[in-house]
This record gives sequence, C-alpha cells and structure tokens, in this order.
Amino acid sequence: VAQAPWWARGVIYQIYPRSFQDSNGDGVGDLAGIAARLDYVAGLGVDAIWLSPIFPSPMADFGYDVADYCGIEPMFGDFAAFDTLLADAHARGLKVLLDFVPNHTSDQHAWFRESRSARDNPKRDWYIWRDPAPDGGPPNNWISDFGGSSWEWDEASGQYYLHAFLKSQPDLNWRNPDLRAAMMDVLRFWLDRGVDGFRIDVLWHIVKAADLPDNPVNPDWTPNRTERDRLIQHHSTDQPEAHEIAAEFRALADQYGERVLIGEIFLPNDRHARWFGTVERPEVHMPFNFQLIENAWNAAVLRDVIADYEASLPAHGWPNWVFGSHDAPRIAARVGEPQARVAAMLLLTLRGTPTLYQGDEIGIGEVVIPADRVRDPQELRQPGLGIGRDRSRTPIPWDASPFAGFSTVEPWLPLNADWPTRNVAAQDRDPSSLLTLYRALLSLRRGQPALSIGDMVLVAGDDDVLAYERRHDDVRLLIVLNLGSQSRALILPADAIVMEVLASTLPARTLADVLAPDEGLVLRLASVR
Ligand code: TEU
Repeated sequence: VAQAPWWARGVIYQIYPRSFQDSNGDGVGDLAGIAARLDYVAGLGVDAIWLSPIFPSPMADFGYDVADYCGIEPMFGDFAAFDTLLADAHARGLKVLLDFVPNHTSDQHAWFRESRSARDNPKRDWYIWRDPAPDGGPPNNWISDFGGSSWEWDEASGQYYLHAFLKSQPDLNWRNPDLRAAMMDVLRFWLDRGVDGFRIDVLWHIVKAADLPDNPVNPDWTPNRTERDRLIQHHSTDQPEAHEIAAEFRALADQYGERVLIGEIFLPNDRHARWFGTVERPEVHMPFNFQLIENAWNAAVLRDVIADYEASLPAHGWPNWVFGSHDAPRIAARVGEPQARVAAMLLLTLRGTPTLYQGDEIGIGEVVIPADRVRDPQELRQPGLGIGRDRSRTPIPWDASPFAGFSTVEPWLPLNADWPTRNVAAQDRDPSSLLTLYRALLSLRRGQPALSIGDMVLVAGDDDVLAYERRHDDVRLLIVLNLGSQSRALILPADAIVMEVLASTLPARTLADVLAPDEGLVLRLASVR
C-alpha cells in the first residue's frame, strides 16, 4: 500500500462549484461554501476533490469557457478564498485537483480579443483561423459538439475561426509554440500554488489534423442522435501531436512530485489506452473511463466491459471508473433507488480509482427542469433530445431549511422536488440511507488494501449477477452484485469458503445462501494458502 501513489489508492470526489454550497446569498455556490463543507467531504472518506472550473468566465458553458486561466471567478471568490480552501483541504488530508480547459478559451479571453482584432496580430495564430471555402462557406464540414458548424464567420477580419463547442468557445491552436509555452506557464502557476493535479477537459481534442480535412460521415447516424454524431471525429480529435503535448504536461507535473493528471478522453479501449503513454514517455496518469455511464445496467454487459477494459490497459496503466458527472444523467435516475445502492458498491469495489460525483452519495435522482429555467447551452441549442445537463447540476440539498441549506435565496437551478426528505441531514441520521452505505463502503475500502490496490478476478455470472474477487496478500474478498429484482442463489467459486459478510447494500442481511433482489455483498473468503 505504501508504494501505491495516493491517486491509485484513493477516491476522487467531483465538486461542481456552482451547485455545492452558496455562502454569500447570490444563489450560486462558491469557494467559501466548499470550504465550509469540507468536514462533510472529509467525513465521507474520500481522498481528493476535483473542482469543475473556478476561473473567471462569462459562464456561457458554466466555467468551461475560461476568460483568464490564472484568476478566480469573482462569483466564486478570490485568491484568499482559494488559498484558504486549499489549506483547509490539505489540513484534512484532502488533495485538490483543478479543471484545466486547454482546448478552447472564452471569446472574452484577452488572447482571443487580440487574436480577432487583426490578421497580423501576434496572437492571430493562437487560435485556428481560416479563409472561407471557394463557395464562401466554412473551411470544412466539422460539426460542433453542441450542434451547427464548428466554424464562425468573423466579419471584421474576413475569416472563420474554429470552435468544437460553442461559438463563444474558440479552439486554441496548440501547433503554435508561443501558445504552448503560455499554457505550460498556466500549469506551473497552479502547481506552484500547491494544487495536486488536474482533470484535463477534452484532452483528445486539443490538436487537429494539420490540413483540416473533412470528417467522414457516420453511417450509423439516426435523427434521434445529436448533430455532432453525423460525423466521425476522425480529423478533429486524437492526433499524434496531442499525445506529445500530454507527455509534456506529464513531464512538468512529475517535476512537482506526486501530482496527478486525469484526461477527459472518449475513445474505444485500444486508442483510449494510448493516453497512458509509455513507460519511457508517460502521458496522463488516468484517461477518464466513462464506460459505466455509457453501457447498459446489465451484469453480462458490464462483465465484458470490465474484462475488455482491464485487458486493454498497458502494464504501467492504472484503471479508473466513474458513474456520474456534471455532463451525464444521474445514476439514481438511470437505475432507480435500490440499484443505486448496488452501483455504489460496484464503483467502490472495482479495481481502479473511483470518481464520485457530488450528490450521487444521497441518490439525487430525476429532476424536471421547467422550460423557463433551462440553462444548459447544449440543451438550449438542441432541445428535445433529452441531453440536458442541468438535471445533474442541481444544488445539493443539505437539510430541510429554506432553499435546502444551499442558499438563502432561490438557487440558479431548481432543487430536486424531493429535497425536503432527500437531503444530507436526513440521510446523515438514517442508518439505512444511501449516504450511510457510501460512508461504510468508503471506510471498508480504506481499511482493505484488497479493495484499493488488490488484484481482480471476474467470476462467472449472468445477465443479473455480477461477481468478482479482489485479492491482496492472503486476503480474498468476493463481491457479488444482484443487478436484478429477483432473488438468486448465491453461487460461490468452487474453492470459496465464506468467513464473514463485510458489507451488504441491504440494511439487514439474514439468509446466507440467497442473494436478495437488488442486493450486493462484499464477502471475506478463507484465505488462499
Ligand atoms: O465535456 C466534453 C464533452 O465531450 C461533452 O460534449 C459531453 O459529451 C457532453 O456534455 C455530454 O452531454 C467537457 C465538459 O465536461 C463539459 O461540461 C463542457 O461543456 C465541454 O467539455 C466543453 O468544455
């Protein structure tokens, strides 16, 4: 255990600052609010917090449109508040990761203002500017992730600029050495200030094929899918030069000791695994693995997902898993309340670093956002596809006081309808709550190296039952999860003798040979000798 780095042993907790805790009564969460809730976070038993962007931003994409990489958004606080939060977190043994957004800036960033001001501006080439196609249209067929062309016409300077996301999020040109140097300085700035690492937003996007060829058409596209999916992002993502840059980030981070880089990367396993780099030239410590979010809640499917992912990892690679984020539908809404408990056990017992999204520990579920309160630009641009991200960004209900203890005024997004009963204070006192289960599982994981750094062996199962062993030294644990609503015989590996039930997703466990509906178990087996 001692040799494994903290990010491999530990659990990461994602905080979406706008929705965690408001301290100044403007309906939006802030840094002082997070600091005030650190005892709660540390008390969960997690090891690190990752803060979604806290930098100055016009908030067109809620912080993923950065106007100054080396500042603090006034709505969230100032450097004094940040330094306090960092020190208070460190004092509780919590690492702090920031969200680095290297693919694009806000169109309000000083760099872009300069870049668009004139064709001969020294920063013109810091962004991706091109002349129109011969017909006057955009330079190629690329589609923004949020719909529409990836190109925006700039009348004043007579060229188009590229944006993979909103037109107010122009893509940076990582082929320009000065931009590259400036961005390395950004990383140094925060590392020097004491942050423990970064989650790197859409890292696989940062370099595009040099001559910007048209992307191939996706033959599997259907009208119920997003516009972006019409094309395969072949030339706009995952370029070899982006891997070189990731290796540069890593070399810099390594100069600072045990810091961690987590890349947001969506690719099939073989290409995903390349983002670990090689032993000689490592890239990120962990490319984010979204497969629990992307795949059906079915034991046979997940068994294959786990096996294929494990098989794809290079020898120096370390797995990671995540069930929720500010972009994905809430896990409890997806699988329902009883299965959210099984999901918690899965996330915290798989081999690899888990990232837990704020609010999933109390099972925040489906939220209906009234049409006049929708804020997500992705939803506003492509309504009706059910892709709205606001529903995973609603404020944390802390207690039953007005506005759920989140704020003293109406929050920026509505609270979940069930907040008067589903809140942290209510679950804190309830031994059968999801929060109590999360704390128990996190504490078990912390005390059992087999769960954090042990080996994993998948055990045969079926569509409903997912089972695997975790082993470390002579400790042998069996995790059996019933993803269905029928009770099932508890079938053990041939050589297994159950010594003890270490955890169950159900409040009371009575029958030893039956797996109840929606039940997950962590069993200690007699040691292998
Ligand atoms: O998301 C990247 C991304 O690929 C998104 O388009 C994602 O697929 C979509 O939101 C799912 O509905 C990152 C951030 O996590 C997201 O919040 C930002 O909007 C985006 O980058 C641009 O910075």
